[in-house]
Amino acid sequence: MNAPKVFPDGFLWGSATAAYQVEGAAWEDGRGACIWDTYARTPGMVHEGHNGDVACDHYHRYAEDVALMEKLNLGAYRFSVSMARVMPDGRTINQAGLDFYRRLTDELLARDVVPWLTLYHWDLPQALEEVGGWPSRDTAYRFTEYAGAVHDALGDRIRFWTTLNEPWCSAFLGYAEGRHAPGVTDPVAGVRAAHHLMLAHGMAMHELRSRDADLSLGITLNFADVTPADADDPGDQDAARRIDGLSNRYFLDPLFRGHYSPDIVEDLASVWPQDLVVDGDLELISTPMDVLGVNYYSGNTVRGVPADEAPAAADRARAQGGPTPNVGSEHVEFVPQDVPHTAMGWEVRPQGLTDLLVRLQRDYSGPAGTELYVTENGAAYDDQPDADGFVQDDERLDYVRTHLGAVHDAIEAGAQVKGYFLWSLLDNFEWAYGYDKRFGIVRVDYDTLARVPKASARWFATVAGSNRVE
Ligand code: PNW
Repeated sequence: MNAPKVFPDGFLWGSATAAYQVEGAAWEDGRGACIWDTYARTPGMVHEGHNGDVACDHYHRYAEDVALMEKLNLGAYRFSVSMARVMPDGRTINQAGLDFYRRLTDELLARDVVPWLTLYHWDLPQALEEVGGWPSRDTAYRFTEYAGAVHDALGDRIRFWTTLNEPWCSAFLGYAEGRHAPGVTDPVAGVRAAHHLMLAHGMAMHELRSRDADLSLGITLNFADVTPADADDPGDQDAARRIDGLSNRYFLDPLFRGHYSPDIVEDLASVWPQDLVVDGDLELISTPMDVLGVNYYSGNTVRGVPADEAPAAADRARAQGGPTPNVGSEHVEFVPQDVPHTAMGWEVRPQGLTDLLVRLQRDYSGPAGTELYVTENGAAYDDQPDADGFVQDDERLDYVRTHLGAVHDAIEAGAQVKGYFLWSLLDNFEWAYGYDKRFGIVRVDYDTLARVPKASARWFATVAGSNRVE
């Protein structure tokens, strides 16, 4: 048997959710429509027309859910605030919306669960989309006002604040590929959205920092671990550079170094608006951060399709569903590897998480003194409940065990990783997949809304309680 992996004292063990995915109560207490309400009602966009109207009904069952967290020894809960509850029209504050997050936070504090707040997990008020959404610079100003309103309500009781969850997804899945809300398929809109999301982050950082120097502030990014199909092939090396650039450095460089990398700007030359970046933007975006949230699920192997094969590759891309989030890199092909996959079709690559954390420490967060937290990691599998709703989810348990091993390896190699949030506490609304894909360590029966912890939850409770992985 392998020696137990003991984590550093004070390591934060938690689970994560997001407002639209779990809350339900979509039309209560003055909440306004958000872009996911609209997108989910657009025929053909979400699996079987599912939407977040009820979801896990966490809005009403939050006390039961927090009690469950305590039972599972979870020391922290990462949740997001719905901007459409707090500013239903994108401008006017709705006190009833803020009150919900106050009740939730107080319940967490009463049970010794550290609240970790995300200001934006993809649910832009529809009213703001209608006046331009993230491709419009104004949205960053509205977001900053919203950040201030949430701070007014919760600033005295929450220490950890992250601005955005995965701006790559908001910008490129939402506005370039259209696989997420608002379903726009315009590469220029994707590039504009990405910059304004970063600007919103920077302005909100500045706003929160000037109110309270003691908050722990940062952002959560999703990362791809990218490998060239043939490490010696210059075309494949260039493909890996491009995808790493678009997925990772696009956000890391402005945040930590105050500039966009010239190679990325060059790759995007045909879609990069000349007036996009205004003087002072990059100073705001590079406001020093205390924490960097790292979301990691999978890795990719890529190949650069040679020019003479390119038309065929373009046909294949169209056959696979048209527009791509990888703006300016349409000739890059993702090469499936012969490794285990989750129910999402994502390759299981724990080593990628070690490599990523070590790289972030070495190249970015280390010099800036920013602490790393894994803010999402987990897996969807095809769960088979028994008559009592219990799921013996050995594959998910194994996924989490091997990825925690990878986090431990990174810590031993010097990465300052201070916590791990498992995605997700509950089965929930998995965006375009609706309720078809289950990421929870707790099963949700969508008929009764009953919660039943899976085998992975029992196991994770032992890990969180003992600070070690056996
Ligand atoms: C993340 N991709 O989403 C989100 O933060 C969660 O809300 C989500 O439930 C979780 O991961 C599982 O999907 C992603 O296609 C969705 O590259 C799609 C992608 C990446 C992240």
